[in-house]
Amino acid sequence: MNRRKFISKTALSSIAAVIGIDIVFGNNMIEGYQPLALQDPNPFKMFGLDNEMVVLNDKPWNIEAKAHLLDDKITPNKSMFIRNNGLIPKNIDVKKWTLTIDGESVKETKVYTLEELKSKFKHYTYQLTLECGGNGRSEFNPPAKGNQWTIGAVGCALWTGVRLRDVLEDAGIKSNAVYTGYHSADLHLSRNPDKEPISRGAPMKKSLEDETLIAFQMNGKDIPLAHGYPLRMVAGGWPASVSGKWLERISIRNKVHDGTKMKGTAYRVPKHPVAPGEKVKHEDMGIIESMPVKSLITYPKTGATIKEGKKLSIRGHAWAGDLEVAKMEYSIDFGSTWKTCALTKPVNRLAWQHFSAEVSFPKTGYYEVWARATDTNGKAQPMLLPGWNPKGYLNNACHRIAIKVK
Ligand SMILES: Nc1nc2c(c(=O)[nH]1)N[C@H]1C(S)=C(S)[C@@H](COP(=O)(O)O)O[C@H]1N2
Ligand SMILES: [Mo]
Repeated sequence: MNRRKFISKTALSSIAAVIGIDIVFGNNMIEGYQPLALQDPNPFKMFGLDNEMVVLNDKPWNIEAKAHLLDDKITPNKSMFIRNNGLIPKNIDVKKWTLTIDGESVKETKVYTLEELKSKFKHYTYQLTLECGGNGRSEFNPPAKGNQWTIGAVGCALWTGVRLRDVLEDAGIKSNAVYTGYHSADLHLSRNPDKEPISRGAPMKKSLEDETLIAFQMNGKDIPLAHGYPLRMVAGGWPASVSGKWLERISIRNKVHDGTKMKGTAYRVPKHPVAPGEKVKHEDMGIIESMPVKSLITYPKTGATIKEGKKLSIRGHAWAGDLEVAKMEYSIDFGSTWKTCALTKPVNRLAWQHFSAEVSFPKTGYYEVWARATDTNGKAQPMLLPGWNPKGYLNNACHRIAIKVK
């Protein structure tokens, strides 16, 4: 008789150990059978995420937050969005991990071990706003290809590391330096080791700012694997694609860095406004630098109901790329009139700010609360969509929540 073999006791108990609970009818599993709990890695467990985070893509992993999950002043790991262009590196050996500084404009190629980086240079901790350049893309029409982020590809965690400037100065920068370019350990989706999923960077001015870090900690602990363990660049206020994860090498370039996703339409927007759907010539596109002014209502959740006559406390965060937010307002009449919110100063440069207000409603019914931030240059968020662009970047339209007064 050709009987199929059942799973061995030892195999069963090791699978149960991974799942973390007894498999009640496990004896009935056929040898080689993979229980679903193992087959389909659960991203929430795998990355330690809040169950309400939204998975946009699993190859590669792209996961965003909902507004109310971002209510904390410092974004916890469980609600920090994940944006990967390639495959997360496996089998990282921190003892062997090194950071190389090279390029046309370095005086001498230098290699640092993690220990050297940590012991040789002073540590700094800053709260830094990281927002994907494509956050808000889902609203553009005609639609743009790419992850259909709604509002949740932003966070402001606490990052600890050494200043990129201190490391570059230690290596020696030539006077013809123009740009930095990062190289990382993640694998291209094709698994071709000669291709990089992404290799971006920043002009020297941004690279040499006080707050531009080579970070090894997020929120006081080792950076989680999904966010770039053991080392990443963090350049707050700029598209988060500048902040290279799993950092292995930084080149000091004598020209604008020309790595993957620095060319073509990637992270570029038209220099002048264009009509929706219009084809834009390459020379009319410019690389995105500082992100535009934006805000998010993180409390209450959209759809909340309050009693007639009660005031509604709202709160959230606002940020403005390299600038600060100067003014924060809300509207309950679809943007006809605006009232001022209380607004805090940032804890440090490039950290988001917090706003709050007590909102009164004239009578029962349906309302929308809209929030609008204005930066120190006097630029405010657009009420609806900003200028259309081919790749759907920089949607900083006012965030809004629905409220019923009963
Ligand atoms: N090595 C590497 N660095 C990377 C990426 C990547 O795919 N690989 N994605 C970039 C993009 S597009 C964004 S928006 C941020 C996301 O950072 P997070 O996943 O820690 O939130 O990382 C940036 N750094
Ligand atoms: Mo991004």
